[in-house]
Amino acid sequence: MFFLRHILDIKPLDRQPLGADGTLDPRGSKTQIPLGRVSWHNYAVLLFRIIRAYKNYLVNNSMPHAKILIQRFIEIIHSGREIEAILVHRFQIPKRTSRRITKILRIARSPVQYLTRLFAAQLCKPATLYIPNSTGFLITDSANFSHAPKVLTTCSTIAKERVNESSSSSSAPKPFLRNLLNQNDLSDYPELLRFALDESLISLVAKYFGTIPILADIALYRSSPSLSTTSSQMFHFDQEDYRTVQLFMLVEDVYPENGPLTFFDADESQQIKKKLVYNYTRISDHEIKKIHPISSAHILTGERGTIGLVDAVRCCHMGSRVKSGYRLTFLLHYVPYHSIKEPYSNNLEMWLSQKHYRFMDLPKNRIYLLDRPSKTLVRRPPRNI
Ligand SMILES: O=C(O)CCC(=O)C(=O)O
Repeated sequence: MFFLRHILDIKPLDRQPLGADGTLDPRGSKTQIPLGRVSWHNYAVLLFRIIRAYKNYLVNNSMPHAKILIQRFIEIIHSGREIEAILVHRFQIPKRTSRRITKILRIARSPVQYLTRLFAAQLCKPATLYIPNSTGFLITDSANFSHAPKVLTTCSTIAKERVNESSSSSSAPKPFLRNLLNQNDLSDYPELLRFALDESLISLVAKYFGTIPILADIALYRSSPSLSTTSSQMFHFDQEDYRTVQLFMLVEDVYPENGPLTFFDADESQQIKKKLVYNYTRISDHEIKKIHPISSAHILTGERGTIGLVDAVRCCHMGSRVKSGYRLTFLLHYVPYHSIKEPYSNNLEMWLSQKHYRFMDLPKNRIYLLDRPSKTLVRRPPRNI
């Protein structure tokens, strides 16, 4: 048991990098992390640690809290975020390799889902709209999706109602970006989920992923002016998996001063990654400017109803640098079922826990979207590990 505890125990240690609040950051974005390729040295160190832990176990021969350890083990194998954090921080395995291992473990946990989704994606009707592989994004219009116009009206109504409600405190992670939706809206306004699960939209995402996705998040974001440029206001790559699709629908006209989403296409982003020594952190404008013209970035401005479908993992992006006014955006976020980091969303989590998840008369392949929600769709990692 000591051996097992040694492997599972990833409470902050002296030599472990800590996040700004003094705890280990499971998302890894702000922490120092081992980079580069895994070398024989890494494997040797890993082997040494396992042998040392086993030796300690033999010497101490203690059996502390077996139940807690087993619970913790089950927690860890259910969570890609935790597996990755352990591989990176406990075993010092380079981030890139840790991500690969985590992905394999996630698939190994539910291979039937993996194959079913793979085949189902082949059966999806060919979409008229598609996200090109080379660019990783598509700009289109709400007129192309049957439920989108109704969603626009609903979003305007909700925003009008809630704009004056007390906003999140200044200690919130992103005081400049507030989600106006709550979980009751998903029942009160079924068009929100009807749009999110629209067959043409799912086919489009499935063709891009090569697998039937899950809905990771649904939100109505209001971005407001802020003095600083922090967090997602800086250029970055999301890290849920190797691909993701975020749908941003402009609920009101967006101009450059309203903090539009700004992103490089996937090919350019790849060049940026190569030229920078990319270490999974946010990138300042200054760093980008040294290696790439910022002017080549795409800016999601436009009229109400403009839709941007952007792979935020492959496309380097930032947003919400509001200089004046505000920006109102409806967001849908899709990830592969076996994403490295399982997504979490307060709205979906609460809604799914209250409702039967086979909501509405969903055709067969769409049920996959909300399948097994509590385990994989929206699991939240513990605050302090
Ligand atoms: O505010 C935005 O438009 C960008 C948000 C973003 O990049 C993110 O949440 O990862």
